[in-house]
Amino acid sequence: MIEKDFIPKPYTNSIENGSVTWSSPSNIALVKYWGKKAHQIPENPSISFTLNNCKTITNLSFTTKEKEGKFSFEVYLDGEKKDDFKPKIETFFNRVELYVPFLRNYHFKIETSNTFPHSSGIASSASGMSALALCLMSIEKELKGDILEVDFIKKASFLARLGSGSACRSLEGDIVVWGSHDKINGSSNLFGVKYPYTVHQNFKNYQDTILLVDKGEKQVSSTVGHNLMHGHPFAQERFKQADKNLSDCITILKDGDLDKFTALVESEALTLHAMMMTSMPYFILMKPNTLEIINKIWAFRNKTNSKVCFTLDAGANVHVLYPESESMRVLEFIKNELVAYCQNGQYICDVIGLGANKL
Ligand code: 2P0
Repeated sequence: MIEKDFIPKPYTNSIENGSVTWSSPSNIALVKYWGKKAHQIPENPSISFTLNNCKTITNLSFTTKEKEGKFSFEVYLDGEKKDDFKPKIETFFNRVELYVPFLRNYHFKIETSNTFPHSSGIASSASGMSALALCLMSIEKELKGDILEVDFIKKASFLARLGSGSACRSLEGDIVVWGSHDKINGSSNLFGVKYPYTVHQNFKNYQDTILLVDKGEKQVSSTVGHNLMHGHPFAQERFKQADKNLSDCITILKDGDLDKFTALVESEALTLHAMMMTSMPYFILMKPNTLEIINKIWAFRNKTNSKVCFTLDAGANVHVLYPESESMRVLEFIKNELVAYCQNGQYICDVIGLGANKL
């Protein structure tokens, strides 16, 4: 498919006003997206676990405008007007207007809330942009009369990507690939696809406990970080490595090899941060406690043969990943040895999930 295929034919129905609500989760990448071309096209493919508990719930209500023209909207977080969310949504609406031309016919009210604490450093752009994209698709579905489920999800993911790259991986579960890769059937740079191959039982209900190390605003946004991959001395090797790591994931996911999974996932996390540290200008998003936690996890693994491992997002928080069979002892370990490094002792227990829901 190409971009043009997402431009709809003239709508057959007309609707005065209405309201739709979607709940959409966050996701955590195993092979990371870091670096993009124009129009939110990733430099390398990525793969992620969809989360279950860290979600955004968005209600989008719309009323016909007296005069068609430019789109207009207002946005609320937990019932409070949030004008500082407007620029990102404005950019998103500008990018998607061609594909959802009804945008200019309505005034929108976006009411959103997250299940995770605000400013927890958990990326709300993936859950937030995917929830909003799904709401837009529900409106388009009404205007068209109907749309096939598969086309609905594909276009919602396509739109979500234009809001925030990683958001296109949040619609479905439990594992999603975004970015074209010659070994993954159906994979595309334009939208995320459900991972199409066999996944070993070991990964069923895989656990992700997110340790909140630093809840402050990041010094460097992901968008800026992605852009620093242009002209980065190691960029081309990194993109090749991600491609190979995704190939390796296919075997690891099939065999359920948790040692190889650990090596791949931890290397990806540290490589992501190495790219940040070797950008120009360079920057560091990890905090001292991020490293304390990583060292504790390594020591625990050496001592106990546990399969617990970590990954990182573009921030200081640590995602602790482990099989469901180890839940009790890893949680015990987290409480005894890791919580001390979390800001206000905060952490969030999550698990691999199945994707977004219409409410
Ligand atoms: C990922 N991250 O694969 C990578 C790893 C963070 C670390 O995608 O500019 O919010 O909106 O496309 O998707 C975060 O970047 O950036 C991200 P934009 P996005 O999850």
